[in-house]
Parts: sequence; structure tokens; C-alpha cells
Amino acid sequence: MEISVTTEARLSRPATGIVHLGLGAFFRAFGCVYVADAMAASGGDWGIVGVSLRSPGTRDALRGQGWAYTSVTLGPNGEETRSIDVLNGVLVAPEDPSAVLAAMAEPGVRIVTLTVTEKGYCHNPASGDLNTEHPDIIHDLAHELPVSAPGFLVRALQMRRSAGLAPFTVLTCDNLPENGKLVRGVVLELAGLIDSELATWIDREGRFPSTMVDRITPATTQADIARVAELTGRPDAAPVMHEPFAQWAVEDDFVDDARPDLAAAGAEMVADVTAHEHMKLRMLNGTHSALAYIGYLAGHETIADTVADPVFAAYVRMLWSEITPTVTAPPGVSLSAYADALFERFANPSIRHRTWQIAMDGSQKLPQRILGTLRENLDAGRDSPALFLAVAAWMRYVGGADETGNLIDVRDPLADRFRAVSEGAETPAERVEALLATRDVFSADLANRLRAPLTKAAEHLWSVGVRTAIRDLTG
Ligand code: CS2
Repeated sequence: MEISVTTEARLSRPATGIVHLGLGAFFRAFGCVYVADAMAASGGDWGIVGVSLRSPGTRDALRGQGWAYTSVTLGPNGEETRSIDVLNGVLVAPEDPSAVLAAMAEPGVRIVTLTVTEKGYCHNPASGDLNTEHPDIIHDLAHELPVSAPGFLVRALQMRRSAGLAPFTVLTCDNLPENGKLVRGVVLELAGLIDSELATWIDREGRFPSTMVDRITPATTQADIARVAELTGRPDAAPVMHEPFAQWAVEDDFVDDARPDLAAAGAEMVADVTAHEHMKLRMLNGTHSALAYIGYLAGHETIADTVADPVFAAYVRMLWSEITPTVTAPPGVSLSAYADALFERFANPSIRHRTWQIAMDGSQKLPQRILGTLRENLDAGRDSPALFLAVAAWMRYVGGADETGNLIDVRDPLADRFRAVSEGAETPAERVEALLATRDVFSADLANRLRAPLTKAAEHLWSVGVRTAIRDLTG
């Protein structure tokens, strides 16, 4: 009896329509939930095969539980759990890259979604172009079995073209501006270096809608795993913990219109996502990064702890006042209401989102989160002391030691370079000068314009410490 129930459940599973590259907690707390809701509302074969591009941890944790896992909504008044069962399997790319390509080349697969983080696109963060000196790209140009996300996209599209299939839609869900255009650019550039006819075909037939994704999802901890077992009465080796809020704005531009009914799941299907993206990247992610460096240096472990401190609450409000003049509100949105809602989200005490986690990969995040805003404010002659202080705090942070001399575990593709450069600088002004020379982050022209205000901010930060510097700013 039990066996036949299991068999029936297996037979009725939706077939795979999506391959997801970069199966971290965020996509399982976000995209998988939307796809589950879309299928519950309107059906369709949109089962997901997840791909881990590096390590087997997620696959190993989920395999024993039939790929299902618990999603936990952390509301201010308690937790709600839900079982998410849309994964049809998880592949680990370094173990078997051909299996990943074969999955992506399946005729039933119509969409490849991505959350590979900013650095996964192998682009130059300052220019957005493919970084052809990136070791993974050098590898992927020399071998047919890729290691990079752009490499997997290009080789799988090449297989589909040879098989006479339509391309899949590439749906990026990373926090990058005009993320569809960005991934399209790196894919076309890489394809062009491999086979120019392939690039022409992708250019003509491919679709790369941009998206704005939003749900705060801190990394799952051992304590979370224990808590979920307590809540549900079942062990789960890989639950995901997230806030109640979720927003997905998606450009409705898919190959053959083949997609799950995301609108039925609450996604906003729009013609142009730029306004949503700018608002979210600058107002949420920009302040998140600022609070991460500032909060970390002040000894705060999480974003919620940071904004519970009145000095820092005033600081984040000041950041929004500097950011909003550069943001055009999407239709029907009030930027001040959006900021108020963000403050509530940051303050949610159930979300233990570590400042250290958000501080990771600053070299890949700063350009779109903070530097674009600074550039526009400089152009318009508007001062941005709170944002300058945030960049100065990042400069302090990447030096690898906090204000009391404790070492910081800096995670960033450029961490070694930043540490070396910082150690060679004797004064804050020298540190600013040396870090501004990082062309992957600061264009030469922006570096020139930032030198004076950043030096001033850094000198003040170094001399009085982060808490006083913030207090001096916010009054
Ligand atoms: C955060 C984001 O880790 C980070 O850099 O700023 O992951 C943020 O939590 C999400 O973009 C919220 O949607």
C-alpha cells in the first residue's frame, strides 16, 4: 500500500521545465516558492533541476529527503513552515559537467534560471563586459566542458542549436542592474569567441529578460536546522529561512512565451524592469551594504541589531535621503513608503542576517549598489556624506582589521589585493588613493571625483571611530 502511494506521487510529479544554476538558499526560498505557487494555480511541467556549480553540500543534504525541504517564514510574531517540493534533482557541476549540459539541452527545459552571485557572471564590475582574463573564462575557451555559468549557458545553447531545438530563456535572478542585458552581453561575447554563428543565433533567437528579485534570506545555521526539526517534528538537513516579504518583477519576454504562470504566484510581469531594479538595488542593497560595513565595524552582528541602535537608525534614514533623488519610482510606488517598509524589514528581529554575510564580495557589489548613486549625485552637485562614509567604511573593512585591531575574515575575490594594498598605505589618505586605483571597481574618472570627499570621510572615520563619525553626521 505504502509503495503504491509513493509510486503514484512520483508519477504525478511535474516534468522538468527549468534548470537552475547556483542552487543556494535564496533561490530555494524565492524562485522555487514562486514556481510551486504558479504550478498550484495553473499547472504546467515546471519541475526544477538544481545545479550546484561548486560543492555537493546542498545535493547531499537534499537527496535523502527526496529533494523536498522546509521553507520557514520568519515573521515578527513567529515562524510558519511549508514544505517545498518542486526540485526533481540536484546536479553538482564539477562532478559531472556533461550531466549538467545534458539537462540544459533537454527539449522539455524551456528556462534556465540563475543565482550565481555577482561574481558568477565573470564580468568586470565597473564596465559590465566579460572578463576574458578570468581563469574560469580562460578555461571555458580552451575546453568543451565548462566551469563558469556563462560557459554552461553557451555550451548548452550550442548543443540545442545543433539538435535543432529552440534556445532556453535565460532568467537571471541576481542583484545586478539590467541583469538580463548583462548576462546576454557576457553570453554573446563568450559565444562569439567560440563560434560566431552560434553568437548570431543566440542574438536572434535567445531571450534574456531582466528581473528584480527581493526576499531577505540569511544563511541557514545549525541552530535553524534544530529549530525546524522542533517546529515540524521532522529532520530537515537543508531548510531555508526567510522574511515574509517577497517581490519578483519580471520582464515578460520568454522564448515562445513558455513560462510558468508567475503572475498567478504574485510576480509582477512588466515590459521594463529598470525602475524596479534601480529602486531595489540602490535603496535596499545599497543601504544593506552600507549598514554591513558600518555595523560590522561598530560591533553589530546583524542588520536588525544595527538598526535597533538609534544612531544607526538615523544613519540609514540619511542614506535614503541621499539615494532617493537618483531613483525613479516604478508606477504606483511611493519611495518614502518603500523606505519605511524597508526599515521595518531590516528591523525584523527574527531575521539574523549577519553584517559579515552581506559584507562579502563588496568589490562586486559596490558599483551598482552605491557608486552609481554617488556618480549621479556628483553630476547633480548634491552632497552625499553618508554614502561617502559607507565607502570609507568598506575601505577600512577590506584592510582586514577592525577599529580595535581584531582581524576581519574578508571574503572577496579581490581580498588579497585589498589587504596588500592597505598594508602598504600608512595614512587613511594613502589607503583611499591605493584602493581607488582598483579599476575593476572604480573607473579612472570616478576615482578622480571621489578622491577628495572619500579622503575627508576616511580621515574622520579613522580619527574618531565609526560610532562618533555617524553621530557627527546625523547630529
Ligand atoms: C544582501 C542581499 O547579501 C547581500 O548582499 O544585500 O542578499 C539581500 O538580502 C537581498 O537582495 C534581498 O532581496
